Amino acid sequence: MQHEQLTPFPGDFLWGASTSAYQVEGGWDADGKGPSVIDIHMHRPEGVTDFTVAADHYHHYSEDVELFAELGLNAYRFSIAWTRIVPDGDGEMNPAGVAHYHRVIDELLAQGIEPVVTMYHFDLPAALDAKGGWSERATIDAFERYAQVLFQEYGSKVKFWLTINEQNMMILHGRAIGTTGRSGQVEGKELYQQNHHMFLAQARAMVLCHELLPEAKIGPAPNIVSVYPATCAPEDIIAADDWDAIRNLLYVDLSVRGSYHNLAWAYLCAKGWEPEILDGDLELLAAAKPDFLAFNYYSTQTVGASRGDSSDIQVRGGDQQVVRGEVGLYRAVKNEYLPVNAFGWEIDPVGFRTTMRRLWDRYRLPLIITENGLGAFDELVDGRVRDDYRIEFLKLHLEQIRLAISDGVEVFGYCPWTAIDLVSTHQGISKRYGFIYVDREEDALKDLARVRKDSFFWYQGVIASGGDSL
Ligand code: BGP
Repeated sequence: MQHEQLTPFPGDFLWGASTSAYQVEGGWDADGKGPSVIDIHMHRPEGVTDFTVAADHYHHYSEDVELFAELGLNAYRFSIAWTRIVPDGDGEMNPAGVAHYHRVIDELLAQGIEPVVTMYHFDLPAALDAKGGWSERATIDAFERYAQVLFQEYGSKVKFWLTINEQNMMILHGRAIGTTGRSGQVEGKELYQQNHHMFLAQARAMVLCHELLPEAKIGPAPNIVSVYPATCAPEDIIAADDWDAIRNLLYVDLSVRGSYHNLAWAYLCAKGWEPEILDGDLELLAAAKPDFLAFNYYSTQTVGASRGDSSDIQVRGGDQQVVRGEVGLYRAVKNEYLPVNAFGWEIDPVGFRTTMRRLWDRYRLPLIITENGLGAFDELVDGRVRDDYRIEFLKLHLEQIRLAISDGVEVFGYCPWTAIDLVSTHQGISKRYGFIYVDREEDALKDLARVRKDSFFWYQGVIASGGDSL
């Protein structure tokens, strides 16, 4: 639909940007922090930076928050590292870690920036993983206890909470990003038991949040792609619906409606992977109600009916955005209408609008985009980063938010990935996303100086105009 007049962005729109603790902070063992699964997994490709120093935001947060204020952000989405708060996941609290995030949150609030806090972004405490991690129900208890600490400590300051970042990517691509089950080694039935346990942990956190903090708002943060059928052949539509259910709707339905999507459940049963559900589980899931739906959007995926052989598979392994294919389920298809970025991720701004429309139509929950961005090999030349390609990407996506708002979708915030350069999940620091450049390379730390990119000044203008300058 074309709109003659576009609805403006709401006056209280959250103009934000995102990071996650392990990718930006560094200080991996500073001030009593315990190791997470990220700190101990060893599958990084050679020459790709580790997370020990990252962008050293742990030590530079003050300077960084000042830059965020200069950028004009009125929201900053970041994660708290579980292992700074409870180093072994379920034992003693670490007062130094608790104090650190008080300082970060206080600085944000002093600058008029709303903290949007992710409770768990890929970095499960290694000590819990060693005891079975999400395969064990004890990890649900540990998460609830950690959640309680967060709500009690920061509840008077933080209004927006995100439970678990991209649970669907931890399940589907845990091996690539090294995030679940003994560093991504768990598969099949056990993996989907972990998935079930994470939903229970999330549900307990949502219930607890509403009990302790009646004013706060909490929601999940999955990675969502609209799935397109390769053609209008009915078999392709079935394949697209199946993959949409397994990749997306399984996660949102359980978070919002508290029930398993029938197609996803049928898939799990066919594989013999259905999780054990105990008495009380379904009641808990149904009782936990999110206040909004946060989601991360990078791309769409296109699939066709399975041919029943290895030609269904586009890539072995794959990652969060590259469609993989599964024999007997769906065939991965390259979308000829879409360009790709330097890492093979298809770029689809219009698909962003489709995704917002579909999510709103199905769930009727206010939406916030907690990630969206372009990974690129930026270059610092004479003190300047000319990232016009990123400006173009973000502009095209923001225009689609405005169209979705004009379509009647309720969208209350946009937090592109990332506020500042950080280390990618599995492709190093050379794959940059930030508005602010961090002067380091994979192996050379250099001086970690912060440099405003061209996109910084562009986004600053967009925010100052309330989106009108787009
Ligand atoms: C999402 C993750 C982020 C982030 C982003 C970009 O899946 O939530 O942590 O890193 O994707 O991905 P990558 O770092 O692989 O480029």
